[in-house]
Amino acid sequence: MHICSSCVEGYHKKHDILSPRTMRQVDVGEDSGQHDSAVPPPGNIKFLKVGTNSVVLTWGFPKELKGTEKFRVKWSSLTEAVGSLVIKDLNTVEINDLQLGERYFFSVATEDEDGNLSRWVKESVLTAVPPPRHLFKDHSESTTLSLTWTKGENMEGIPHQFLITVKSPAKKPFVICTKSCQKTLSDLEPDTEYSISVCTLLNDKTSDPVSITVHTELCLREVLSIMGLEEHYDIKLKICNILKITRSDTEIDMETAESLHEAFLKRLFMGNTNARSVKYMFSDSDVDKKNVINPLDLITALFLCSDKFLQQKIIEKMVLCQFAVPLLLPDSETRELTMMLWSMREVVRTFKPLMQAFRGSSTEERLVQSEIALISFVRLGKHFLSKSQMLNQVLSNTEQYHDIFYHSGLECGDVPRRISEGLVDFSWYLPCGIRSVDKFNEPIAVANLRGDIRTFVKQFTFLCQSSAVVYIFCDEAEVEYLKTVQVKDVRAKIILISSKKGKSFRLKYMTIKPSIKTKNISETKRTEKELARALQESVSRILENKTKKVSLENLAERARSCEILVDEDTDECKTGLRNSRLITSCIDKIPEFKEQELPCQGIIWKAISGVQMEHCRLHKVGKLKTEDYRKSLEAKEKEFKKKQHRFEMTPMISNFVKGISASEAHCSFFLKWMEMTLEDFSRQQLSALLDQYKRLKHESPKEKDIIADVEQQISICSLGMQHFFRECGQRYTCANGVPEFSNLRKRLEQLPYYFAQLMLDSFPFELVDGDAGNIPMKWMRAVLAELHHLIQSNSRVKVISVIGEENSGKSTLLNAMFGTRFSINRGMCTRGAFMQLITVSKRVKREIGCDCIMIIDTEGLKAHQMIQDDHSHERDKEVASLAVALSDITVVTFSKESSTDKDFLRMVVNVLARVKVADKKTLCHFVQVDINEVSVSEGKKRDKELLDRLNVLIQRDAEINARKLADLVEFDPYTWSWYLPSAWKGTPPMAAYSTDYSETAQALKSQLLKDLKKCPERDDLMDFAKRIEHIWKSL
Ligand SMILES: Nc1nc2c(ncn2[C@@H]2O[C@H](COP(=O)(O)OP(=O)(O)OP(=O)(O)O)[C@@H](O)[C@H]2O)c(=O)[nH]1
Ligand SMILES: [Mg+2]
Repeated sequence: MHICSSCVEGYHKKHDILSPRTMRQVDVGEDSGQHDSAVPPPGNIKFLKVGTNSVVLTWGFPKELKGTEKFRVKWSSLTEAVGSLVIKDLNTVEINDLQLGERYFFSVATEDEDGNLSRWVKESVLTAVPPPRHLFKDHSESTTLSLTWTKGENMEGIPHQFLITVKSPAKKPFVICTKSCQKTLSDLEPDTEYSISVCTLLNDKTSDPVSITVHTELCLREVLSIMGLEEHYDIKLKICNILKITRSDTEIDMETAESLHEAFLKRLFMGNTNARSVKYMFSDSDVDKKNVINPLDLITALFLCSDKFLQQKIIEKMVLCQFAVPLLLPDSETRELTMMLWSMREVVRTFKPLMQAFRGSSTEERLVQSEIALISFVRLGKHFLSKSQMLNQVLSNTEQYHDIFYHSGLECGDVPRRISEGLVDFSWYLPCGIRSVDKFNEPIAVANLRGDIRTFVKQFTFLCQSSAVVYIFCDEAEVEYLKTVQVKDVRAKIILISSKKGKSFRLKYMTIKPSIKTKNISETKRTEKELARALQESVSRILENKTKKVSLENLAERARSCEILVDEDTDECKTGLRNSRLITSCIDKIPEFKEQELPCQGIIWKAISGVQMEHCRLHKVGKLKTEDYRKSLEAKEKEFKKKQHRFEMTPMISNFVKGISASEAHCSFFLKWMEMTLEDFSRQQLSALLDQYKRLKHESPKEKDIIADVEQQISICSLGMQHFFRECGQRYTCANGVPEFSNLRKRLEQLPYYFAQLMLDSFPFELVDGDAGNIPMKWMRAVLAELHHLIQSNSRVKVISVIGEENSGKSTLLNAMFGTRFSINRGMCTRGAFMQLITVSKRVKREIGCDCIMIIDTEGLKAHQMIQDDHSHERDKEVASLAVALSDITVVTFSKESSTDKDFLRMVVNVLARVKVADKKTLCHFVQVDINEVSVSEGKKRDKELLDRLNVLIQRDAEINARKLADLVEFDPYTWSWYLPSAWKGTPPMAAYSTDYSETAQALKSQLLKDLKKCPERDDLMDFAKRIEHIWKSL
């Protein structure tokens, strides 16, 4: 038992205290007073415990003493005597109320019954210094490391310092002394384990150390090099690099770390929702483990290594798959943070907030421009549950769960993140207007910070300033840390998701200024499911309360004020926008604009086309002599061409030519801005007509006149890039009317070069003009010839085309298989035909026997369209026949209903029979779309029925000189028939691309590439151009 000095002060009765008194005079350890050598002294003093403001001391009982044992204890500091006491029969005492880090002198003497004192036994001790608290790695990179901590207990107001000891396996330890509570260590070794301890230094005395171990990162370039991306940090990846057919398209390979990014992008471009699960199949060796990549690192790396157009494409595809996309992208080399505004610009979605759904309308918007409430989720301190997984539960609608935000439970999700800490992931929740499906009735934008807010204050500040509400996941024990986070100008509501060691959760409303205050707003939730429900209710309540809404476009300014870069702030992007506005700002009414500014392609080009087509087809020759009729047509054509030549260059088309002849980067931004602005115009000006068209086709398909009329209106009112491209083509065709050696002539003659460049940059080229139903031959030849030169005459080409029922997902399928950019039907059908060049890697060239592949997308076949007196009703068949005749492989798509529709099948048979090119038959694949799950036996039965039907139709058609399908086309009995599931799973807009769809498309693509190997070698692009001309004329 020991006795305490505070009890002494308080006259505590239970201890044997005889005389408490406080010494007033200084006794610096000297004997003050007489001692009697007959009285035995106590044994040596020992300190049982030394605290910051207390010590426990003990001493030995004197052996010779008889009777009561009484001891006098006194103690003093260096400057003053502090206290004394007398105790009986005890030899241990706790002395309190001492100063921390001070030296104290203790003396003990025995006192006999007569009051005689023995010799004083003395010992001194330093009271302990409190160690620092909350030592925390603020930030670590490859060669630097920031630490913060707070002062030790009761150290406020006491001048002191800290000693930091840094140890690593390869180098000698070193010590740093500092007064501040934070320190950035630099010049460290990358990828090294550092053990760091910090102790308080006071009056030459150090406290116990507090320690952490930190593993410095590999530097960004090293991480990129593991992924085979290092060179692309400087020379960015482009869309055409990804579309190139490589070995991975023709062989199934084990993924290596270096091929990871390619595997990811290839799958993503096919809309495969398993894309993020690509992983490097590692062995157990340590070296290989280092190469295992967290998918978030892979995504961050890809964005850092892609050009701005590939970034847009990646985001577009990620959104299709319902993956979150980067909003704020960290670059751990430059330490910059970039807001991905440009990259998100392409995302356009249709959704139905509840009120609109009641009215039967919907909203189609470019989402960066939509005013939507932003809700952010961040974390303070350690993980106690997967925030991202929780968000996925909250945001997935009732129909289907999506792993929107990548989380630790997914493949490689638990691999430490090296370059994606500080990433702000972003997604939209968009309602479909069906109550039983929607989780929320209003759209929401959701941001999710990866990493601790203490480390990523810039990101946290931005989110607090922009969001309607910020939810902070945090353990109750760590709420105090919020005081250390310095955030200016918080505008968002803050709601704490406070947890008790991850076992129970509570939502608390929180105010930060002037001091942290919290108020419970939910009951305690015991499970993650309960918490998800509480969060969902909380978000719904926020949406009900007319909360603050923002558009990403407007947030750019806030980002800049938070020292965050914005990806649009480059010269090329701004110039591109400025140049595109020179044109788009002049568009008011589209029909008038087209008539005035794009005159060469209007009525006059249609008239020329009519005459040219008639010249080949001779439909109206009647009783006239063919030669005479042809001559009269030629004269007419000459007349029309003269008229066309008279149109002067308009300012708009001059500006357009200027735009595309700028440097590559300026041109690309110019075109993209143009394309997006024109799409926005069309959306505003055409939506009513398109709705009417859709309604008519659905509700009154027999009203063919009215439908044709609306279709005509749509054609007149639409304005897209193809109209500007066409005008360039027509201008080029008329160039010989412009004085030779003039600047204008020179510029016009360069146009094919720019368009060939565009084709190399993966732009589709309009082969058959859908409005005029004709091919501008001179233009097409010139562009293909330029393209041939650009690829140094290595242009042996094989052709794959798709034909089939209108609106059967032809363009969607090609885009999924080859990453092409054919426009998807948003109400109005593809008209005419487009082609896109896909390049082939060196190795695959040898395998498949060509240097490039031309993919042709065609206008859909309309089995039941009315016969108009002009030639347009024939166009779909002509275009399809052209495609078939040009192709090595043709994919025919149709729906389940059409597979039994004789009119449709007859059309297909006619198209296939129409052109036979020098005994070369196209290889055909028949794809039935929108069919979920067909058993093998059922599939075989259906295949046979379809084949029988086609064969019967061929036999019955007197005009077809064949008896069976195999006489018209090649087809492999084992691979000719495909059943393509629906592209979407769930209800849009929250539906994701179906994995079954993309995997079937992948299988079809592999088959097509295999088939290409078997097709005989073809000639080059120059020959291809000739074939186009020949076939078109002979149709
Ligand atoms: N539900 C569903 N919709 C699809 C599928 N494939 C495509 N779509 C949608 O159907 C519409 C038409 O798709 P497109 O790829 O443009 O069809 P298309 O055959 O090229 O159309 P046209 O060229 O105009 O004849 C688009 O809105 C697509 O998003 C599918 O498998 N299931
Ligand atoms: Mg199409």
